[in-house]
Amino acid sequence: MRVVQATLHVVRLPLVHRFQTSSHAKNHLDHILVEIRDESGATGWGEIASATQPYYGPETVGTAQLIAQHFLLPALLGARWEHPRQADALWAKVRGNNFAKSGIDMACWALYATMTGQPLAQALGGTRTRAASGVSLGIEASIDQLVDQVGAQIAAGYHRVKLKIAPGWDVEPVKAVRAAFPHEDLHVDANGAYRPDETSFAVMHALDAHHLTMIEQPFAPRDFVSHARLQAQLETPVCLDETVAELADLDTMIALQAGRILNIKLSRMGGLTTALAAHDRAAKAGIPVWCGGMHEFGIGRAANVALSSLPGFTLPSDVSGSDKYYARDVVVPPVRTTDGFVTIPTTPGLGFDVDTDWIARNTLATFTTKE
Ligand code: OSB
Ligand code: MG
Repeated sequence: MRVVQATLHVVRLPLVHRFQTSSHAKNHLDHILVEIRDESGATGWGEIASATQPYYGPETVGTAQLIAQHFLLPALLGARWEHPRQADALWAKVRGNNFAKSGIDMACWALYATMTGQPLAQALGGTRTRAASGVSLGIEASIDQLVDQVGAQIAAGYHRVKLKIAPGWDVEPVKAVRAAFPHEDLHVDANGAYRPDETSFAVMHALDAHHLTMIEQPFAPRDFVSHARLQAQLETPVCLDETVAELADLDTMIALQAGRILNIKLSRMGGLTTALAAHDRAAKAGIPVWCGGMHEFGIGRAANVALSSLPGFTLPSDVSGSDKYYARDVVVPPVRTTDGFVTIPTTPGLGFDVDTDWIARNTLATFTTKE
């Protein structure tokens, strides 16, 4: 394959439900859709699902666009490669900027799957025909509204419900949800909002009593040591998300026993190529993994679906149906969950058709680079 043209489409979609995390609230999202064209005329689509603000991680939509346009795409354009692993290696000397990398890596995988006539899941080595989905609920206006939301998602068939927590919104809401749903698979995600002090450890011990499936990312991304100290004290598994940005971080997590579960987000790890390697390495270390999300539009969501088909993804993903976030998605049909499962597509390529008209109607800016 040889990519001769690439376009970055900055696209805005409104969210059907305002989403509040420990850091901020959002009503709409701007993601960058990456369209690459091979010399044969075939196309591949990827998605840079970076947030607009540098709160989840250091990147923004603006930084991702600049890094992609000035460093990643110039490395890819005109180069010949047989497998996406080789494409990924073309920009290996660029440090960090994993969200930007992931969108281009994803486009290369989609192009490769299309050109080799296989579903993306098969190209990745996936073995499942369907993947179990969970949902992620933001911080709601009241505990009653949260309990209602959890009930609605369980009624919709989701296999696991994750609650966002933050200091001041933790033990009480969890207690209320657990009382209403004594046997459901529940977990919490703090997005690193707690300081590793005595007060926070007391909160984590209080949460430990509610048989949660995991406590995700209580402390700051680089703080391996506090996660290890907490994990040694808790029955509940600690799950790492933001902390594991590259494979070396996973090795550190394993060596320090800083958590018992890994959330694999291809965006955070720089794409499908690295996500695959993390899956293999975690499996070898006996660490169960699940596929996290970044509120992806349909293209990134399709890649998450394909990734979730790998055998090590034994816990329900955050890959819910498109309708949980978007009234109309950028792919047709949208990603759907039925009884809490997403069916893994069996058609070649991404497995969903990209709705270029809808993309054009929601585009804020485009940037085209040629060989
Ligand atoms: O930590 O998982 C997270 C969204 C934005 C930033 C961080 C996170 C999330 C989610 C999204 O929880 C879950 C989804 O995409 O459905
Ligand atoms: Mg998380």
